[in-house]
Amino acid sequence: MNRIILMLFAMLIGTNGYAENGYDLWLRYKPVYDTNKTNIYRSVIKQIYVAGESKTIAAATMELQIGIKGLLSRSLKSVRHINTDGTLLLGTPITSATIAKLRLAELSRVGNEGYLIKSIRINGKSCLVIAANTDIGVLYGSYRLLSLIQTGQSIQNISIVDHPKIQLRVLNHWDNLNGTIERGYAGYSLWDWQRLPGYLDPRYTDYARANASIGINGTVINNVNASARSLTKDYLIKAAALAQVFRPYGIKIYLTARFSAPIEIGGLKTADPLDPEVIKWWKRKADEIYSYIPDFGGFLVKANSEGQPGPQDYKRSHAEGANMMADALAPHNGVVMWRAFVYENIKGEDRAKQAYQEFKKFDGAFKSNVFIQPKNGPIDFQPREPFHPLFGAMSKTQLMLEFQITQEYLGFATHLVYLAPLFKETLSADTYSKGKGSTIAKIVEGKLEEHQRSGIAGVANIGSDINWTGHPFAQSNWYAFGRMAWNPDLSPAVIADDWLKMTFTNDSSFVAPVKEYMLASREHAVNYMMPLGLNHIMNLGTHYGPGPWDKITGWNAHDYHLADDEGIGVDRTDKGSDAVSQYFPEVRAQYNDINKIPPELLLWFHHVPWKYKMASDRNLWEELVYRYYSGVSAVEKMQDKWDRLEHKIDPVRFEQVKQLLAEQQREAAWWRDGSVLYFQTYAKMPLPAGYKAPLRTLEHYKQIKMPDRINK
Ligand code: BDP
Repeated sequence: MNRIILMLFAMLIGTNGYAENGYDLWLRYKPVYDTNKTNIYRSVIKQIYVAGESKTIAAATMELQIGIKGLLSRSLKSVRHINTDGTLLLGTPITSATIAKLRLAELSRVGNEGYLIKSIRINGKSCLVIAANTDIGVLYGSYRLLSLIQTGQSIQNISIVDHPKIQLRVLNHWDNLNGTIERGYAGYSLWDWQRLPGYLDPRYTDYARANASIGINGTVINNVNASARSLTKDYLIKAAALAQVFRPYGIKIYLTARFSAPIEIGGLKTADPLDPEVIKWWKRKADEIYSYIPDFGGFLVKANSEGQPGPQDYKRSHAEGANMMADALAPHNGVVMWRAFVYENIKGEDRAKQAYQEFKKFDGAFKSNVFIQPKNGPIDFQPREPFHPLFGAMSKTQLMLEFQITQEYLGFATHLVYLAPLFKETLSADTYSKGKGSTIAKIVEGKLEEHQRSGIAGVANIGSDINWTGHPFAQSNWYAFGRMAWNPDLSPAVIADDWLKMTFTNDSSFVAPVKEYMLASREHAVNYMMPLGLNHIMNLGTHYGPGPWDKITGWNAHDYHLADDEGIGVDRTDKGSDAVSQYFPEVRAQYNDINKIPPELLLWFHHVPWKYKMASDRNLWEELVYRYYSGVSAVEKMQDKWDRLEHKIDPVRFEQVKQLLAEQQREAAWWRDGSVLYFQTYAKMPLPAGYKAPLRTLEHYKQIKMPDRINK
């Protein structure tokens, strides 16, 4: 009873005097609580002088007005000249004669999307200038300025020059036209196809604001398992309406293109990419799309993968398929993002090797507006994978890296798992393709090979839930993706720090312990799900909960761990499937050698005896048990920690996270107990001393079918 009353009360007012449901994400703009700081901020920003008429400039102005009103409890007076100290001046040298006169040398370094925030005296008055070469740069700079205040940083005497390191920073929504989302765990699709184009849900604008605030500049609005109907006139008009909402925020729309669309909606008999009618059809389709969406970004294509149609259906290659589409888009400056997620086409081959085998041979064969888009690892968004061997191996090809923000294999929207460390692990991995320092970040930035274009994609975790992502902390993964797409060098700690302050509070007694947990949370999840390089041992039907025992036909969990009486793990060394040969010598030598491989990837590359002595001095079986148990106990520690943080944030979100942590603990224990009992049937050793035996039998864990609700 008490709890219900508390919740109701909290929903009405919250501890800080307002209700918090997570809708505002990191753009809450709650008052700065430090009066000294408030006074300083107020002295630096008293009024705003905006030069420029565009919708983007209007969006920047609106955001600053809302932000300053919230943060400093002050309405920004709009002025047309600088008459006092404390003027915030916004614009580009083209829109503002005052900014042009400043001759800001830094602008030569910031490109089309970068900006400069600088304290400057103009006509003897101290001003804060947000300048850029384009209006979108001004918008990005405005969000940056607001974030400085949100996180309590100084804005006096500042000079910040920033620009994105990757050109295309794109969300991939796996949204279906019927409103469901493939692997979406936060409700249904945001896109209300039925009421588009007439009704523009205000949420579309808030979606665009959130994305622009972290620099995301593209969105693929439909599923990679595509419906050709998305390319029909009716749906293009709806997509055009979304594009119109997103445009002021610098966000381009992209669509997935079903390879067989010429047959399904074009009435042709074939989709052969070399057929003249097919070529014509795609050209006309591209022209039509651009007639509705003049700044359309291009196509994302999943071809000859998991049953999707593709050029191989006509004995044509990936290059022939991708280039045909690229030719159709080229006159309009559109791109093709051609996915490299393939694995069923070479029978009997190690799945981890297949994308490389299918794609490497086409290096150099793709048109200049084609990206090849591999996932971060060679199998499938697992809790931990080695980096995808195509990175470094296709130096003549623009590679777009694909991350999964939605937590398909990391606890859906139930588990608190902060993904920035996973993103960082991939981005900082060294391929050695051009010697030491050939990191994936440099390849994706296009710097290593000096490519014209660069791009990065993240499979979105956004849905219709009031807080957008289901779990309040899943917002941090959307946020982190954007920040790292803008600057892959940023550290997960800095990003978590900013996100926590903007999303919850600047109170360091909250931020410090929660940040520490966030940073370790991915490792904890790896430990209670798939430690030591194990992968793909989840329930095969739902992708939720443990299923190392699954042995149905096709690729099954057993193929991925190959446990037997002797040991566990897949031999991908030169004595096994030789997947190691797809890496450059320095990496290969490390992965191939059981004494050099990091324990985190051990069972990915090696079949290891149960009694193998690990560096920790435990044998493999003991190490496996240790990792499973430590993963669960870390969640339990977080529960305790969280309980002690009550009253530091609003009660609604506090309670949500508390409940979700309890679920996470239960499910982590389910993973641990099911997996340990199952692997024990092979290891045939007792649990090491000091570990509490699972409460139930293996049979019990095998029977659990979870969850009922899966949006597919
Ligand atoms: C797998 C998902 C599946 C996707 C596929 C993909 O389970 O739903 O369609 O990835 O990336 O992980 O195409």
